[in-house]
Amino acid sequence: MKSQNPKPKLGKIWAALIKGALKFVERKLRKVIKDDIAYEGVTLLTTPLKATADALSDSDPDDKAQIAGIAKRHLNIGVIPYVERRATDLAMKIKNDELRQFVTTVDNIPFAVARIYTDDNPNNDNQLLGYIEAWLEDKENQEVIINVALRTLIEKVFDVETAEFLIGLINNQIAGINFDFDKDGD
Ligand SMILES: [Ca+2]
Ligand SMILES: [Ca+2]
Repeated sequence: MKSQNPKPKLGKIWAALIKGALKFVERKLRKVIKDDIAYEGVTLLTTPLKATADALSDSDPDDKAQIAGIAKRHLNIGVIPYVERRATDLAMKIKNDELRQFVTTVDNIPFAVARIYTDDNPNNDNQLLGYIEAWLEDKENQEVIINVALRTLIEKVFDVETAEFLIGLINNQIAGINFDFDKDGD
C-alpha cells in the first residue's frame, strides 16, 4: 500500500549539506567578486538551488509543482529585475539626451510584460491591458513619446512652424484622453 506521504527524495541531512555547501561557495565568491551586481548574479544561481533542495526534502510530495513554482518565482523576483537593472544601467550610459530619455522610457516594457506572465495572477490578458492603459496615461511617458520620439520624426518631415503646430495639436488631443482597454472604468 502506498503511504500518503512518501519519503522525500532528498533526506533532511543531505538538503542541509547541499545548502551549507552553496552558502560556503557564496561566501568564498563574495570575497573575490567585489562588484555587487556581479555578485548578485552568483546568488541568482544559488538561491533557486537552495529552494530546490528544500522542496526535495520537505513533506510536500508534489516536487514537480514545487520546482515549477520555484522556477517561476525565480524568474519573477530574481532574473527579470536583475536583467532590468542591468539594462537601465546601460541605457543611462547613452550620451544623446533625447535618445537616452526615449530608451529609458520604453525599456521597462518587456520586463513588465515578462513579470505579468510569471507572477501568481493567471489573468494575464487583463493584467496586460491594465498595464498598457496605465503606461499610455502616464504623463511622463506621453511627454517622451510625443515630444521626443514623435517630434524628432515630424521635424524631419515638416518645416519648423508646421512641426510646432502639429506637436501642439497632438499634445492637446492626447491631454485628458482616458484609455480604458480593460473596461474597468479607470
Ligand atoms: Ca517536496
Ligand atoms: Ca500573470
